[in-house]
Amino acid sequence: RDIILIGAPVDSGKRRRGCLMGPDAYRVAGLAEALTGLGHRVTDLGNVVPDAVEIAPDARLWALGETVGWTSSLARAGEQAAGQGMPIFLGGDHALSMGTVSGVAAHAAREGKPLFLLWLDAHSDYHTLASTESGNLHGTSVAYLAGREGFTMFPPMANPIPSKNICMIGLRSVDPAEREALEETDIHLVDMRAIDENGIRAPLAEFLARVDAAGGLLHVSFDVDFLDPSIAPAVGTTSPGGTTFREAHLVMEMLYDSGLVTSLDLVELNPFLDERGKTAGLMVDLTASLLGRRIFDRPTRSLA
Ligand code: DIR
Ligand code: MN
Ligand code: MN
Ligand code: MN
Repeated sequence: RDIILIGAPVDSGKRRRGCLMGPDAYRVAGLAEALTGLGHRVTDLGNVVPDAVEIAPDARLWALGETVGWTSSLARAGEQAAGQGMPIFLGGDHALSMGTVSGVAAHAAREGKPLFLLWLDAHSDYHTLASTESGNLHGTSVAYLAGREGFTMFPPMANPIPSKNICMIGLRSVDPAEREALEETDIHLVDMRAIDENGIRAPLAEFLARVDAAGGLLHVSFDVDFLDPSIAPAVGTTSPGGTTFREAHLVMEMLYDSGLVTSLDLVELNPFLDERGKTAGLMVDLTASLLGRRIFDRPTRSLA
């Protein structure tokens, strides 16, 4: 496949800094080389910069103007790249998805295909600007993309994603206002308890079957905190009880097997908190699995 790497060093979606180093951490950890090694053609377009916008600061909302600027520049970059290949957006915190996914949604609309969104995250990121308690806009991305009201300073979400086309897997930190709003929607919610009781395979398979039946495009937004912090410590908002390596790996191989993924965000990596590149390396390995690396491709002593 033609894979387009786009750096999105967004660090405005929350107070703790460091995600701006994410794109370079993925480069250093060998993402392009891993994907090239699988037979893909990989182009790295370098990093996007935010548009300059004139928006009055809001005491409740952290770095509002900067995040709006990122949303418009990444939407352009996303729409353009989606027309040329499979974009992988190297984050950057999760506020970047407001831009990348709205750009991909514009592309899907132009192609006349429905867009589906798989949100792999401990958090639901379903706050509106009115309901956010933290003021951290990385917690509002899905609400914006689903077309919830009140994002008045943002570029209008021209192609909102229908809630039945959204699936969240890995949930274990959902604020009361988010929960109340989510219960009114058709968003498919898979929390850690559901994964513990029934496994991660069935709900993902069901969602992928719906994407396939609809002839849809599929955007995957992969938050590092989907993973358990014991294997992925380099994230500002760690939440215990996350997915294991095996669960995440299965998700990636199922996504590859489906042949449905048309774009991907890698978000919330904070290399400043990493242990000698452990988390960046894991994210590269999982991305390689999403793009065709098989577990048996790796040299294993037991088979030697
Ligand atoms: C948290 C979001 N619910 C908030 N935290 C996130 O600040 O509104 N962390 N998204 O990754
Ligand atoms: Mn998130
Ligand atoms: Mn999260
Ligand atoms: Mn693999």
